[in-house]
Amino acid sequence: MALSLSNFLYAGVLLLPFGLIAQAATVNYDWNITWVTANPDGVFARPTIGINGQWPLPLLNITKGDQVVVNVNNQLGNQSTSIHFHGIFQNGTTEMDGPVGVSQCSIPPGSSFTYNFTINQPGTYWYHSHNAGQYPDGLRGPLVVQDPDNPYNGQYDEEVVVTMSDWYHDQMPGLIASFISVTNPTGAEPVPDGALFNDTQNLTVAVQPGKTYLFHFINVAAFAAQYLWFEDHIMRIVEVDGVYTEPADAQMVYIAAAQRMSMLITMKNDTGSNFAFVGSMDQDLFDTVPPTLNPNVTGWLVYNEQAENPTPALLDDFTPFDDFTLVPQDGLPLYDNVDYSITLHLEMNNLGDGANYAFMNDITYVSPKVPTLYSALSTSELATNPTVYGSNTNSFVLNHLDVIEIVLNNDDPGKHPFHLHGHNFQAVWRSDDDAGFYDPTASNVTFPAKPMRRDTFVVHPNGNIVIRFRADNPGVWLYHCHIEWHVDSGLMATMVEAPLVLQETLKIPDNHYQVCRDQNALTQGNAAGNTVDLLDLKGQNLPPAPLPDGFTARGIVALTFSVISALLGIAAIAWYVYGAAPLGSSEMAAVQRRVAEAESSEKE
Ligand SMILES: *[C@@H]1O[C@H](CO)[C@@H](O)[C@H](O)[C@H]1NC(C)=O
Ligand SMILES: *[C@@H]1O[C@H](CO)[C@@H](O)[C@H](O)[C@H]1NC(C)=O
Ligand SMILES: *[C@@H]1O[C@H](CO)[C@@H](O)[C@H](O)[C@H]1NC(C)=O
Ligand SMILES: *[C@@H]1O[C@H](CO)[C@@H](O)[C@H](O)[C@H]1NC(C)=O
Ligand SMILES: *[C@@H]1O[C@H](CO)[C@@H](O)[C@H](O)[C@H]1NC(C)=O
Ligand SMILES: *[C@@H]1O[C@H](CO)[C@@H](O)[C@H](O)[C@H]1NC(C)=O
Ligand SMILES: *[C@@H]1O[C@H](CO)[C@@H](O)[C@H](O)[C@H]1NC(C)=O
Ligand SMILES: *[C@@H]1O[C@H](CO)[C@@H](O)[C@H](O)[C@H]1NC(C)=O
Ligand SMILES: *[C@@H]1O[C@H](CO)[C@@H](O)[C@H](O)[C@H]1NC(C)=O
Ligand SMILES: *[C@@H]1O[C@H](CO)[C@@H](O)[C@H](O)[C@H]1NC(C)=O
Ligand SMILES: [Cu+2]
Repeated sequence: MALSLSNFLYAGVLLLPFGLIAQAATVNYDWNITWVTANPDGVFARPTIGINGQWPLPLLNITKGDQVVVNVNNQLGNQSTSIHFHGIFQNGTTEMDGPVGVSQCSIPPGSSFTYNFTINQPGTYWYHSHNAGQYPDGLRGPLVVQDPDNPYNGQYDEEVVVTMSDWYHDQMPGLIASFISVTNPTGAEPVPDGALFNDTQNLTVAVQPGKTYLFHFINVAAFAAQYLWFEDHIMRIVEVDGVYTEPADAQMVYIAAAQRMSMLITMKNDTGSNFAFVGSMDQDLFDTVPPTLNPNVTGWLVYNEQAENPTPALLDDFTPFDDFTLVPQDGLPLYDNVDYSITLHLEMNNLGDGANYAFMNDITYVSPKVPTLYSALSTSELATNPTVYGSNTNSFVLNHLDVIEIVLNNDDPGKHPFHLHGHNFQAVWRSDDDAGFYDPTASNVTFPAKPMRRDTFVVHPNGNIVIRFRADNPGVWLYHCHIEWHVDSGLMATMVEAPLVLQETLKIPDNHYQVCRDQNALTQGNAAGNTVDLLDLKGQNLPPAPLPDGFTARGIVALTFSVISALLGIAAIAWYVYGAAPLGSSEMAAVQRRVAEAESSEKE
């Protein structure tokens, strides 16, 4: 096999001495995680998280069957980190999945951690930090897996990888602090400063007439979905999130944060002109659109270097292809016999600190003191009792090989791209906007015979989705919204799949426990670190207290608006609406004081 070697990564290839798997190789990467300066939108240079001093991050181009070994050394100095390989099943290696507090401790500055796993899936993926809302600061990159058995081999000449993203000029730690704050009681998410293709704008892709290209698009955004279209060229969708589909032709597609799509695009025969392709961020996601925001990013298919790159025509509305209609190429039929159905009720609400949080079944996710996987391994037969994982991890214990259904009722006017780790799932139902809660007896609820499978699926505003999968991958897997703001405000649940099987089969490498020891973090017992009484959660991590009785979220919003405007006048409203700059600490303290006073006096 061939590997592209570039100056910013060290790749070693070692052929294994077995006849049948002669093509399987071990691919080694040594990654120093470092701060660099980057200016992808050409208007603002900022500190950005790179690998080995480089950003944009390298494409990982793997062949199905390869063993991947990534040695991560955190050289950031002031932030901890971790890496998640998004969409990779980690079958038999759940400890390599990456989410901090779930399957590992964070990697503190100065520490090293090795990810070591086999990739047995084809298609389009990405990798990103899964710690403290960090990846939008730069630590995210593309991953594609070559497949000798790809049913579309022979139908294209070359492949092209393009990431799409939103981009912020401010860094995540400050943005998160102002997002989850008493000064932002409605939970308005920070609006990006712009959109990117492949971490730049004005991307050019040199093409040759008559050839067919396999485009891999990967949305690595913090927040924004993008509409995507090519002028005068049809996209033939052949893969979503690592699952081959029957070919489906589209003029425009919608790719949400964390979703991927591959399409075949055949070039025209004449070389006279170049053609634009456009990504346009879905502004329905934004509470307020700043007048200066350009939601669009343009790239060009360049047939002719001498010809101009035309300005794309403006569209009046967006009518994207409906991904729910896709059919998996392997024809896997609907799982029609559900063993365990989980219903999750999503809503946003305020807690007693006045800030806005995300909830499923009234629980906002709070990281446990012991990573959930380590609890599963150290609580013997009580590992099947969700209590040991704590009251705020939203843990569900799944029996090995059961067919699981998750119903998500979105009691919120936003769209949310929900991602499951460790699996792809059948997308068996998606309601329209405003359909309310899922009602399996409603006359219009029908399931496709061969549902689309993917690993990230968008629920519509105040609507619902239903997904199904087989619990054939023992491990601890998050199910969460992939909008990073909502990860930070708690929109996560935990699937603890076949924990007793894990206890028999899994061995955690010592370098994983070492990063816990490096920061005196616990690795044994229940979510509170209790190794004696496993059902006693005293001392566990908890969210802020609820709002006092009679003090409503609506009251917080009204009060905070009036306090902010009284304190800071109209300028503060401009800040609040456009999110230009966080409040200073004295203003913040004043707001908090007023809220505390009001809490003790309000009678609604
Ligand atoms: C990935 O590597 C394969 C060879 O294994 C090569 O054919 C292909 O063009 C590469 N893809 C990209 C996007 O670099
Ligand atoms: C892309 O092109 C536009 C229009 O020429 C220009 O304003 C913008 O600065 C360019 N962006 C980058 C990152 O070069
Ligand atoms: C990572 O950093 C170490 C220590 O500074 C250095 O010796 C090593 O060469 C770096 N590795 C890469 C791949 O840049
Ligand atoms: C996009 O960036 C990746 C590196 O992250 C690179 O391999 C790929 O070739 C780039 N795509 C285009 C169209 O330039
Ligand atoms: C960490 O270091 C980077 C690079 O010097 C800096 O931009 C950032 O503000 C620092 N602080 C935090 C909390 O990350
Ligand atoms: C990676 O895992 C394989 C299979 O378990 C093992 O043989 C190999 O030694 C590991 N490599 C490293 C660097 O840990
Ligand atoms: C381009 O030319 C080829 C070979 O002559 C032909 O088969 C094909 O239909 C043409 N494509 C278009 C888009 O006209
Ligand atoms: C972005 O593109 C859309 C679709 O063409 C268009 O309606 C909108 O006016 C564009 N916005 C800007 C700022 O160019
Ligand atoms: C199904 O019926 C509900 C209730 O009548 C309606 O709101 C919804 O739009 C219908 N279709 C879908 C796909 O939800
Ligand atoms: C994991 O591997 C087992 C055994 O090889 C297989 O039966 C199962 O389907 C796999 N699960 C996933 C999600 O790949
Ligand atoms: Cu969300």
